[in-house]
Amino acid sequence: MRKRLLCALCVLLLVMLSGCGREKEEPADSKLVLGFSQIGSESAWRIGNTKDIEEQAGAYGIGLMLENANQKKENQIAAIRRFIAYKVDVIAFSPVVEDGWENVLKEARDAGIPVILVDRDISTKEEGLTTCLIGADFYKEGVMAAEYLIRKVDKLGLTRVNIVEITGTKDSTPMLQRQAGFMATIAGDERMNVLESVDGDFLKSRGEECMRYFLDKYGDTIDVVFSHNDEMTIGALPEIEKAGLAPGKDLIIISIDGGQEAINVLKEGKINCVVECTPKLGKALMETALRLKNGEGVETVIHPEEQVFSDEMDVSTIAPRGY
Ligand code: GZL
Repeated sequence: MRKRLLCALCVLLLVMLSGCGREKEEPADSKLVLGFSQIGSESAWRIGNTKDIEEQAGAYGIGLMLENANQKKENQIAAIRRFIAYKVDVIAFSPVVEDGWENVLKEARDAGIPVILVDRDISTKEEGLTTCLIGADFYKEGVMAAEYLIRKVDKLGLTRVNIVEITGTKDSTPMLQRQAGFMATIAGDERMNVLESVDGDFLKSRGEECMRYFLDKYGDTIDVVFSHNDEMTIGALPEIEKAGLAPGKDLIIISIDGGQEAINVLKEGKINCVVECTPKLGKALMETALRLKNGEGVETVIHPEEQVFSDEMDVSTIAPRGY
């Protein structure tokens, strides 16, 4: 008898536990719960992106479960699995790199939870594992950076420029696309000579190390620094000055993101061009999540409008950036 009672209690416990997390049959007007896996806090851009998503979730009355992965893909995968277990309505994430997401995204699909890509993309063989990509057109950012350089070289009447590139996180969408857009645009222009590209991982400290490496190796033969984000650019500048060179004058400095710190340095004349990459993706994310919850169609790609700030304009007119 005692044995049967014990077994019955175990079964009851298992049934109760299997229903852990939210009940999917919630009232139709219940608050949308969005699980968001954020890459980390590696840059002013990333911090601004997180802040905007939190603010917009509040503005739209959406329950946000935001987890910071500290740059680790395995932490993002674990977070997505927690969101699935909790039965959130929608999952969103900014993939630190493009590959390795198939399995966890199939688990989300099997759980009937739609997934939105924010900021960066993934490279999956199987279609339909995500619903929408909300983020910049990184290839176009690379093109805009190169188009500025071509105009600058034309204006200075230079016949040859030696370029060094400090890239973002290896195999991330912004790194791959910014480099592709930049290189494709300068290809065929005999004046453009790319000396070397080095991975700066979007980090200020790595930008400093990369610039020190370039200066030790190439010295004052460097004419152009193309850096994939402001953090690495800001890290590189003091190394240029320690070498007795004036950034923005002896070297053409091109950066991407458009955060306040870089714009301030642009205004000081130490950076020549900053291509905007807005982190303010929260509004589009919340509107897309609500449409998915309501069973409405969504666009497959949403690119924000972006501009170029440079020494070709009256930089004193640039409004505060908010990140
Ligand atoms: C771009 C974003 C990049 C930024 C970096 O959308 O993925 O990651 O350019 C950030 O500052 O680290």
